[in-house]
Amino acid sequence: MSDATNDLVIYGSPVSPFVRKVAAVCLEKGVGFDVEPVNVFDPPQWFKDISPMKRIPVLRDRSIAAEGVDGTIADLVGNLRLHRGQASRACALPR
Ligand SMILES: N[C@@H](CCC(=O)N[C@@H](CS)C(=O)NCC(=O)O)C(=O)O
Repeated sequence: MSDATNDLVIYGSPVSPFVRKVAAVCLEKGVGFDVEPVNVFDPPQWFKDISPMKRIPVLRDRSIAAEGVDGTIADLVGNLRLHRGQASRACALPR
């Protein structure tokens, strides 16, 4: 993985139109983000763990630890609203 500079990271290929759509929304809203490439044809196990359908994009907020989310949908929805509901998918991971 690359050096993290933003809370938000988009996992996927920069050539994916779905990844570009999420990136465009972040740019439009002035929200900083990183893009970390993931090959959907041969994804690493950590990606399959957070995206069982092996689809991209996955938008992750690094500022939220899994224990902070406490596994509740309500917290995830709250996080999505924090980012103006523009995320197509969110997942909380341990930092
Ligand atoms: N509506 C889809 C859009 C994402 C999507 O289909 N992405 C493609 C790449 S542009 C993908 O991940 N394909 C890999 C696969 O289906 O295994 C979703 O978010 O689930």
